Amino acid sequence: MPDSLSNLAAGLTRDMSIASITATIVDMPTIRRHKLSNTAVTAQNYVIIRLRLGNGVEGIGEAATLGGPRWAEESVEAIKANIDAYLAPVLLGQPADLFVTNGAVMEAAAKRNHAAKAAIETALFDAVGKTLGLPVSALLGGAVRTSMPVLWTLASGDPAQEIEEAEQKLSARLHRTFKIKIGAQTPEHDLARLTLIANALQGRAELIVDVNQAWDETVARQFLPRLRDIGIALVEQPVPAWNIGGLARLRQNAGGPPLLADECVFTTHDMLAVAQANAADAVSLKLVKHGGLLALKNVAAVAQAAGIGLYGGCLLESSIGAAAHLQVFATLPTLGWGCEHFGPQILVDDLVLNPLRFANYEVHLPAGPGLGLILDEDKLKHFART
Ligand code: MUC
Ligand code: MG
Repeated sequence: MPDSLSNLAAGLTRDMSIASITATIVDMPTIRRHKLSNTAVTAQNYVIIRLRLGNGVEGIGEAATLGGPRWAEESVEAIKANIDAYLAPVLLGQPADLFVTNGAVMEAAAKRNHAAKAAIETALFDAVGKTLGLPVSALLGGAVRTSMPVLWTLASGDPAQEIEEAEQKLSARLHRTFKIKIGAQTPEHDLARLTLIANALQGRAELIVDVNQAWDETVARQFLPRLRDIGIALVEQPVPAWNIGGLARLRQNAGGPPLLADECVFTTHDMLAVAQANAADAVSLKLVKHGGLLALKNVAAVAQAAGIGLYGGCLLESSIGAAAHLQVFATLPTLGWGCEHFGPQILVDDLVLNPLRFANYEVHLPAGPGLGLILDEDKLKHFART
């Protein structure tokens, strides 16, 4: 081997074995109540991972939940317990940069637990990126964009408050697409609420809605055309996750807006089933669903092979989880529907010293190695559950 290459190889052998993994539960209040069809939150609960390598570098990652084990099956208590007892022990001593192998090791130790695995994989990518002086996006194929459109979600349930909140976001040039959470009230009530918002913001904002599985096929068939009539651009998960057939029938003949698959797509197999059924126009990509950055890219690849659009989904992550998503979203060849990583802005505080930058309706990929973040140790201590 020429000298320069062997020197490079020697440099890369800095000890990247996994020395320790700690999981901390964090409870961070939100600036207002966030109400979905099946739960409401006034605080977000996360598990923050700190993963140290033999070379002393620390990587961080985050597992987000929404309303305990309500949006998905994992709670922060379960995530921490399964990391401490099953996932961390099998990874200790493993080379951090063997991402696929480490995924297989975790898979052999625990079924599903996707939020837990995604948080650990994020910390692996962060630690390896910091060691090599590369952003996570470079390890995932390279960024094709350094910023992306970001929407804001209206979810207080009070249309007057929601219009005022949207006006503030518009005048600050932060967001011009709004996702409205519906399904907690009757469809008639939601339609009246949406009509007020649509009239107030007409011509100045794009509106989409998330039903979070609240309707059955009959109700959806009745209301989807009415959503189209008031200008709703996209409808997320109108029917239960199990009802792929119903979603397909609605997409093909209900005469409503395009449909976005969310809770019905966790795995690549789910994505394939939705694609084969022609059940969605776009899919919402989230680390907590797919189980990691690599898995998210795999789900995106299946969707793209079927001509299904990509939407950068969230679970109200803090800057840590949001940055992990941005790093992988930045590498997707297309991201036609933009993203919804407004999460850091709905929290009362931040866990990093260099918060994400929101400007001109876009969120920016942090620069620098790894996730590009500096953990705020004092804030982590302050918001940690004791
Ligand atoms: C979802 O179902 O899309 C995350 C933010 C939000 O407003 O909704 C959730 C999850
Ligand atoms: Mg959703």
